[in-house]
Amino acid sequence: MRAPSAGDGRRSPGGAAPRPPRRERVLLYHPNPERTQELAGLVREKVRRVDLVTASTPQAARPLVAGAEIILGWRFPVDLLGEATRLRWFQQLGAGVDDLVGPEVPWPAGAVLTRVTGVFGPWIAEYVLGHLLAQGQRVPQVLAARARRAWEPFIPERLAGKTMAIAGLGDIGLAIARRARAFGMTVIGLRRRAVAAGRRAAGVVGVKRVYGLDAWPAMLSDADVLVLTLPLTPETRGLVDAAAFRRLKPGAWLVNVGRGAVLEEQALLEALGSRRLGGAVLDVFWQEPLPAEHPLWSLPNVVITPHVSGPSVAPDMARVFARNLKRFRAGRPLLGLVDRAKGY
Ligand code: OXD
Repeated sequence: MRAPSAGDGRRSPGGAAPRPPRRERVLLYHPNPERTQELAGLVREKVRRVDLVTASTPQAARPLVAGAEIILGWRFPVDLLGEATRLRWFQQLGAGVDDLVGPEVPWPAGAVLTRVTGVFGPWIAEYVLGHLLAQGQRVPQVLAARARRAWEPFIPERLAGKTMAIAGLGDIGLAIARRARAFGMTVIGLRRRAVAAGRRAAGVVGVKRVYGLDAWPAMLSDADVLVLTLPLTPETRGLVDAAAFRRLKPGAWLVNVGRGAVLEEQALLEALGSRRLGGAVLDVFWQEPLPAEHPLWSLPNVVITPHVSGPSVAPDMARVFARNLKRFRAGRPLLGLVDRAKGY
C-alpha cells in the first residue's frame, strides 16, 4: 500500500509561479497533557510546514478531528474517527494497534494506519533480560536481606544453558533473541508461519527453531522462559490458556510485554498459584491500570510493572513521525504500515 501523495510544491496548471507548498493539518492526541506538549514542541522543531494542533481529552479533540489530515495518536478516542472525514494517515504512537483495528472502528475511506516499528526492541529487550537477571541473582531477596543487615549466602541461577521461547518474532522479539543468545541462552520462537526444522526464515537470525501458530504448543515443553511479544488479534486472544501452562516446563517463568489478553486470566492465576509456573514478569494486563483489588497483586511470584517496557519517548516519536512524513509527502510507502485486516 502506498501513502497518498501530498503533491508538494507542484507548478500551477498555467505554468506560472509554483504554488506555495501545502501545510498538512496534524492533530496530536495523547491523554497526558505534558507528554503532548513535549512531543508537540519536538515536532514543531523537527518538521516544517505542518499546522499542528493538540488535544489530551476526547472533548478537546472533537472539534479538531474534522480538519485533521494526519493524526498522531496514543489511546485515541476511536469513535471520533467517524468524524475525521479529511483523514489520510493515522500514526499510532506505539507498537500495538489493537484499539484501532476492530470492525467496529469507523475508519474514514482511504486513510492508512501506521505503528511504530524499529524503536522499542532495544528497550524491551533490556526490560526482559533485566528482570530475568534480577530473578536469577535473587535481587528481591538480596534487598530484603540487606534491609535486615543479614548476611545470607545463596547460589544465583544463571541464564546460560536455559531455553527462551519467544512468541512473536517481529523486530521486538528478535531484539530480545539477540540479547538472550549473548547470555548463552538457546532461543526458539513462534511466528505466524512455521519454518521447517534446519531452515532459516529471512531476517530471523539466532533462533534455533521457529514454530507456526498451528504447532506452537510443541515449543512449550522445552521452554525455561516463555516471552510473549504478540500483538492482540482474534488469533492470539487467549492463546496462552490452561493447556499451554500445562505444557510448559514445571517452574518455567513467563514474561509478557505484548498484550494482557493474549493470556487467559484465570489460567494464569491458577498456574501461578499452584507454582506450576515459577513466576511471571508482567508489563501488560487485561485492564490497565491493573485494579488494586486484582488477585495478581497478592501473589509473591509476580513482578508487576505499569506498561513501561517500551516507552514512547518524545524524541523517538518525533523522529518516527518526521521520517514517515517525508515519505507521506513523496507518496512513498510508509514505515510501519498496518494491515488492518490482519490486525498488525
Ligand atoms: C504498546 C506500546 O503498543 O507501549 O503497548 O507501544
